[in-house]
Amino acid sequence: MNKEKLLRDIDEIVQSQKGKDSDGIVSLYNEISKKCMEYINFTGIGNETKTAHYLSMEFLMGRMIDSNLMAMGILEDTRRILEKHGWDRRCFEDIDDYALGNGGLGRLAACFLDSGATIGINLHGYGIRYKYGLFKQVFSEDGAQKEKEDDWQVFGDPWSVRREDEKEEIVFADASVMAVPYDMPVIGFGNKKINMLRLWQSEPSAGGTDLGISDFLYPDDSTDQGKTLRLRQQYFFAAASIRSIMKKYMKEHGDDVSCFSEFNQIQLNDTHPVIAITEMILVLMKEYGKTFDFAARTAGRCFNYTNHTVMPEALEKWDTVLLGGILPEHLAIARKLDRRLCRELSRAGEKRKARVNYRIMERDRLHMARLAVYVCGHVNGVSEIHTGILRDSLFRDWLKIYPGKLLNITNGITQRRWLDLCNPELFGLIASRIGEGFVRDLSLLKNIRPMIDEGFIDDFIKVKQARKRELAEYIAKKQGIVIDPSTVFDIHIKRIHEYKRQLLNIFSILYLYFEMKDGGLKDFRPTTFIFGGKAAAGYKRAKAIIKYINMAAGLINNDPVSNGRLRIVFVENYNVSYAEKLFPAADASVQISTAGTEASGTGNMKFMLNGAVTLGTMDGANIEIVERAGRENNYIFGADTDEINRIRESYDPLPLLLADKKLGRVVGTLSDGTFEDDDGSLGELYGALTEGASWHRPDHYFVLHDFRAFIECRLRLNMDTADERPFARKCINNSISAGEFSSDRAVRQYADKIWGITVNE
Ligand code: 26V
Repeated sequence: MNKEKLLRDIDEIVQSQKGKDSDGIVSLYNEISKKCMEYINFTGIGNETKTAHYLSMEFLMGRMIDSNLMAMGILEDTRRILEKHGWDRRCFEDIDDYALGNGGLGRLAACFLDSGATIGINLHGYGIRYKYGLFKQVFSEDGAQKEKEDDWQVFGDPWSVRREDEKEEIVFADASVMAVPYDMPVIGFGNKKINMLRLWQSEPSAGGTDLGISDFLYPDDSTDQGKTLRLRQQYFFAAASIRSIMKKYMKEHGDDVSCFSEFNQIQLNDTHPVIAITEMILVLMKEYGKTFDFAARTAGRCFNYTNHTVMPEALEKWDTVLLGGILPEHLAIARKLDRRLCRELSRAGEKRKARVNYRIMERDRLHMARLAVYVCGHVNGVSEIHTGILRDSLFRDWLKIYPGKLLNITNGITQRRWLDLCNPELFGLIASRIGEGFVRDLSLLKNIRPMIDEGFIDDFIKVKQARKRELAEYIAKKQGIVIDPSTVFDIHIKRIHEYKRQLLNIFSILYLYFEMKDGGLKDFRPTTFIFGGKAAAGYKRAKAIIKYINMAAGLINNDPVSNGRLRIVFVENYNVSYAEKLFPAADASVQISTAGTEASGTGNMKFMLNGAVTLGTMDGANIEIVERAGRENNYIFGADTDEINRIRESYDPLPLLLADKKLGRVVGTLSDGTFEDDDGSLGELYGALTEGASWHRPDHYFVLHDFRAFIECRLRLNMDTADERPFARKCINNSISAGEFSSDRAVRQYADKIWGITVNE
């Protein structure tokens, strides 16, 4: 089938679709997608050349139809066909996202797959085909988050192929299930390269029971039952993936496994799939009769581990009772690795006492990150500062004995989705000066620098205005909230977490509000503050923060004093598709995590590419963003990691609260009855800031410490927006300096520095 034929077929499909209601759209979506699948002829993949396998519990793919049509080079044609037959060219906006992930880690995996196919290497993803993806967020009357299940399959799944003949049996000590692969093509942009995303679905094995392993993304793991289910999920997809990768190798190369790592590299996305290591060792020993040492060495040559967080509560450790109950052989292998490690440490001269910092078996728990660092050939962090923290603290001891293991690969984003698809006008404006080459090579962006003239600035301002109008219309349609596109759009979108400091943001807005009530801030430029993000269903404080922001919005939006000058919107159900509307519409990108806590961030890069200034701290990739785009074009404030480390031990926010009356007034709204607090959740937040809790000191994330610096910086930004063209220049400078933040660059570095795969283009 050629492209012309495909387009004729699509034309026919659209023409014959009679019903133009939402059922009609869903059926069009399925028919067109299936036709594309025929065209792609997606029969599966082999292992003739070196291949990287990306194991991840999460793939946050978003909506696939537009990006696939774009990669195939028929997006515009298809939209024209739709219009010709009386459909809206954007009618597929009614189709749900593939939301099989939580946030940055899952979206990064999706960007990497896109880049792998586009730069033309064999890079395949392996994960879980959750029946229900990330919950849908709705706000109740009082502004609290409620979760609704995400039944994404009601729209159909036309991009997946179920491969019955490649299913695997997964055996636990107490039960067994079948893992059935659903393969999705990953289509390279304009190069005919097709890779694969393989998602495993659990089904009862003959005569067995259904454990519901692939039912939900991240089940609540606060109970033992939840923890067991999560461990089962990890083992389920890790083991199925390892087995299928090994089988493909054998089919191509026979059962001499000594060359396995020359053809296969496995990237572990955080510690979630680390159990794949012990699985491979066991398979090699039990099914190929290899010795433990041979098996461990083989694993060492093909596994690599990426760390995505330094938050202690996210570092996985499995209780040996729980682990031994369902995977006793894995526990035994982990113990063997631990003993082998201890022998190596003693040979390297490490004293017995120092060895506790390395132990894979930490008394009664298996420490997954240590297992990964010990076995893997390479370990990487995801931004310069994050890798530095791994080197200097988290993995410091390890690097004494394995100095070469750690490297940095700063995250990136795919410009296909995050510019071309979501902001075609800005893409076109840039392309009008330097051509379209940057769609495959973002580093070409820098060539535009000498061509930024007054005309370009005019056009940039127009494009930004248009994006803001579109977002305003969308929010009005979705939530019935009216916002004014002529105001400054200041956007804070990401998962809700204490360390990301949405509280700092809302405190500062309340401060502005009180100033206005007191008759101040006469020159303040009207601003719309936009929040978006989900809180984990069991994360009480994050949910309290959402409710608080929504209540503050109610107060401020309805007060004539601030009306027209301050407006707050918390967009409901922030997801990939919503993000595609928000990033292009921003003037300011809010990235205000406590220094040293955000591993990288990738939303910061999406804002940058779309021409927003960063209002942020020296944390994660913000540092590299500002380094490239110029500090003078961004708004950086607050304590850096050195300062945080210096003050941490002696930090006490109480004197600050007492000395700074205005700060006291703002923070006081959590407990003084300004807002109703029937469940006590706001009071709990107040306590966390002022008294701490059993597990942390007061104001653990230095919100109060950075408050004044943030206000000052935010006001400076606000002032600067008064000079429209100089401010636009700053925005443009950010956009055109984003060349290095492409996931194409990141994946090339993985290929080159970790996988040993040559990229020939
Ligand atoms: C760990 C666990 C463990 C137990 C159950 C639930 C759960 C959920 C998440 C995690 C770790 C998540 C780590 C993560 O998402 N890191 C983010 O990775 C992004 C891509 O590298 C990076 O840009 C963000 O800064 C970082 O927070």
